[in-house]
Amino acid sequence: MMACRACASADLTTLFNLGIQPPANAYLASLDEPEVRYPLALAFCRACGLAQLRDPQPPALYRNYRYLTGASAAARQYWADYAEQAIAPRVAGGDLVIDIGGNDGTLLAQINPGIRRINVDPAANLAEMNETKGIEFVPQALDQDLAEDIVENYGPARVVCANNVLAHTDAPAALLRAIATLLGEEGTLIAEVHWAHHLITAGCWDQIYHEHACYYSLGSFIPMLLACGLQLDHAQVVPSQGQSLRLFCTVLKSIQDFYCDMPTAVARLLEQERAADLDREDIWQELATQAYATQIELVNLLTKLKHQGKRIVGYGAPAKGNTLLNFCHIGTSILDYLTDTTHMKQGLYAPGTRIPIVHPARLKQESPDYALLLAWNHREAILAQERALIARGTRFITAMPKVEVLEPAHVEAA
Ligand code: JHZ
Repeated sequence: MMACRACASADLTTLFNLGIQPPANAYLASLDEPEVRYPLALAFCRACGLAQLRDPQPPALYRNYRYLTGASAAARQYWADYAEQAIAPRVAGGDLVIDIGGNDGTLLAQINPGIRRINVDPAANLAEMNETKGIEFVPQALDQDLAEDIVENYGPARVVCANNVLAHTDAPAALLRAIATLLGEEGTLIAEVHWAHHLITAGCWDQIYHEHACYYSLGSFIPMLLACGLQLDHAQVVPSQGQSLRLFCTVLKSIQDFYCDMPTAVARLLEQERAADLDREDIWQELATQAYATQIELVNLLTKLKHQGKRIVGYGAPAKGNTLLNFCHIGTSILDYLTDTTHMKQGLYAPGTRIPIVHPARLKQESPDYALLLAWNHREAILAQERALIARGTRFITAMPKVEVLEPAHVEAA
């Protein structure tokens, strides 16, 4: 077991063992391709309350990355709104904006090109997509040396974005210190992390996979942030991955002042976390109970439908869907294929289950009896865009937050 990723305590306890699983974004090019699997277990730090993976992350998770931020209209709209609301008011011509883990450049492309834009992301396979958008691409994971090089060559950044990256590393404190270097005295870090409060209250344990090393609450995040020389000026709940936190951070003025005069929104969210007992180990243990209950209910439902001769497919091939499918041992005997709008995933096979991934046009042609909604975080957008499919008789099944067949009346009401 490693030391706590946030506070370095050795007092970690294992909460929930999800077995040996392949990395969730390791889609396979062929059925002959060998797969490497690693233990996937959730642990809890009794010192700072951070839920995290028990074991170190597998190597090279992001080098040849198949996830594309801009793969759906819903996601493109989300990041366009983020750019307009969070970045645009903070920048002017000539400023520097750096996106850490900026993936295909979807967010930076939304920013006026009069602003200098750099994407620092180890996924070298995404370089071209950034260059065609006129975004400078640095194919590396951010570390202290790279941060110092960037500041020396470009000056400090006005805004650094780090969306869904602080949870994606075994060394979040080192990453925050490197970001603090990029910010200099005046810059703002805008970071999104999926929120432990939602994970617990909605019970969406499929978010547990090797990429997600940390499951932050504000309670566990703030002490690490302060220790890295940054303070939290504002926090808001945003509807990404169910619910995520959008955090606005600047250089630390004084720890004492921060605690004495805490921003109202931060104090309110901490209160919400306290009410949900997120710092209690037994609350986290309930995720395992929920996972086993989902497994039984979902597998019973799907096998019953299969015995009735129904045709079932998966809707979306998100990373979290692979946790669900692998944990429940749902493979090609149940799901014919997964559809996904990401062109880089089409023609590949889902890790572990080896279910083929196809273009969504197949759904229109075949109107299967059931579609298991794996991309549940986009539920409303998907149900709205699939009205014709539903009218032709396809029924959606959800597994998160609960196992349910969505009858058309449900969908209309949504
Ligand atoms: P989506 C990713 O998780 C990976 P995933 C990563 N580790 C992370 O932290 C989170 O994002 C933030 C498809 N789709 O966004 C597109 C359709 O096919 O929930 C995507 O492949 N049709 C960085 O992978 C997937 O579903 C649609 O209509 O769990 C959604 O993936 C829509 C809306 C999506 O993230």
